[in-house]
This record gives sequence, structure tokens and C-alpha cells, in this order.
Amino acid sequence: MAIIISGKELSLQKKEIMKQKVSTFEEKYGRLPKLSVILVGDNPASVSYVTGKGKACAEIGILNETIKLPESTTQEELLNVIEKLNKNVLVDGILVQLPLPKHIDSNSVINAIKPEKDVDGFHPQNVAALYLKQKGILPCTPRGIIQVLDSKNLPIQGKKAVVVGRSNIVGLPVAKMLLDRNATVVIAHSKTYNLPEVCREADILIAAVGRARMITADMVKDGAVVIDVGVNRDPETGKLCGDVDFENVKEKASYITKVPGGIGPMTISCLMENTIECYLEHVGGNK
Ligand code: L34
Repeated sequence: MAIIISGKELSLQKKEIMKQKVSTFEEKYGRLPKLSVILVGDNPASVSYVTGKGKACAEIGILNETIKLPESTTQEELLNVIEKLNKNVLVDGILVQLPLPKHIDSNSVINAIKPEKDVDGFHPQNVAALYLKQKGILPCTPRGIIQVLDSKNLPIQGKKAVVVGRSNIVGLPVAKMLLDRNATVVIAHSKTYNLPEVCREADILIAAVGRARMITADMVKDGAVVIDVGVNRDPETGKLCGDVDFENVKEKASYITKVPGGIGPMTISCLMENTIECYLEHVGGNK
């Protein structure tokens, strides 16, 4: 029976530390950090995540505005909003919640965000920084995954890590971050031949596919560390569930994260960390 790592608990601890830190900022630097979040349309999942981000800002003392734009917003209108935020010296972080409506090209939008304010770490300049081990902003979910492993001092060096999923947001960057920690990394995906066998080799298994409970117990080695990044709706009950068949996999894993209460809250606390780090760069403060 695995030890459950609570991302929720860890994110609460991290937010408490950030709150203390932020409480000294106004006096030291003359203003508070500010995060601007843009939400286009009203996708219920996006609304829920964006609400969570605003709530976290409020808890920590980060100023937040959520700019809600209608589904019919044109790409040009969205780019104009971003340009205004780029120029506003009081805004430290800009986040455009994904996915965007189909008529908007996400790459053009991501490229328009000033890299110094790109708290998601999605801009090509920040992506390149990760790949070249240069200073930049790390994406929130992968950063949260590494923090979860480190919170239990789980060794990464020399371990075989299998990342299932190859998205720009999670799979690719977390694979690179695990590689930088000297793991032996395999990236598996929908075309991987004999996925169960590949997964069974993992000491650290990262599930980031977006398919409810697709990682079953037969795909997990005894004693593996299993990190579930999926946020899916159960097709039958409509309840939130991960990519991992938690009830069965927990009997085999040594450590496991849950959904909800796992990587989701860590994504948000890492977003807060990124916002504070951008702010400190902007005000010339020390980290
Ligand atoms: N630009 N778009 C941009 N940045 C991001 O970092 C995201 N993401 C993903 C979707 N689009 C994005 C998020 O914020 C996914 N994501 C996210 C954030 C928070 C949570 C889940 C996904 C989260 O807090 N999950 C809770 C449950 C929330 C609920 O009940 O709906 C959990 O405990 O897992």
C-alpha cells in the first residue's frame, strides 16, 4: 500500500511561506506583485482553474485581475489586450488560460507575451532556456511534479523515469527536468509499442495523457513512484479523476499522488512562485 503524497498539503505549506514573504514586499519595493489572467470563453474547467488561481493570489497577497473575454473575441483583440499588459509596469505576470477557441492561434498568443512576464513558461524564449539550461521561467505543472518528488526526498538520479504523454505543457518539459536531475528518461505516447511493458520498467511513472484511469495496476512495477497529472471527468459519474487507476495502482506503488488534491494544487502554487520571481526581477529585489 503506497504512501499518498498530498499535493494539496504541500501547496498549502508553500503558500504560507509565500504569504510571509509577500507581506514584506510593499515596504521593501513600494508595490505588490500582480498577476493578470485572461480567460476567453466560459469552458467550465477553465473557469474553475482560473478561479483557483485568483483565490491563491488573494490568500498570498498577490494582486490579481481576471480579464474575461467572450468566446467571440478575435485574435487581434486578444493580442491588443496582451500588448497593454506587456506595457503595464505594474503587471508582473500574464497568463492566457488554455485551451483557446479554435479561431485563435495559440502559438501567436503565446509568442506575444513578454517573456519576462510569461509566468506559464510557455514562450519559446523560456522553453529554449529550459532546453539550454539557461535562466528562464519554468512551466508550473512540471515544476510542481519535481517539488512533489523532492518533498519526500525521492531519489531521481539514476532512476528510470517513464513519462506517458508528450505535450508542450507537461510531458516534454518534465522529461527534460528529470533528465537534468540525471534520471534515465523514456517518453511514451499513444503510438508506443507495448505501453504496459514500457511502463512496467519505470521507477518513476509520470502519467500525463488526459485519459481517465488508463494507467492500470498491471502497468506498474512493484514499489514504483506514480505521479498522476491527469484531470479528467469520469465518463460515468462525472467526477474528477486522474490518468491512473488509483484504487488498484496504490496497492503496488511505493508513493502515489491523487486526483484531486495532487498535482493540480501544485500547478497553482508554482504559478504563484513564478509570479513572485518575475516580480522580484521587475523590482530588482533579491530572490
Ligand atoms: N495557460 N492554461 C495555462 N496554464 C496552465 O497552467 C493551465 N493549466 C491546465 C489547463 N490550462 C492551462 C492549469 O492551470 C490545467 N491546469 C490546472 C490547474 C489547477 C487544477 C487543475 C488543472 C486544480 O486545481 N485541480 C484541482 C481540482 C479543481 C477542480 O475541482 O476542478 C485538483 O485538486 O486537482
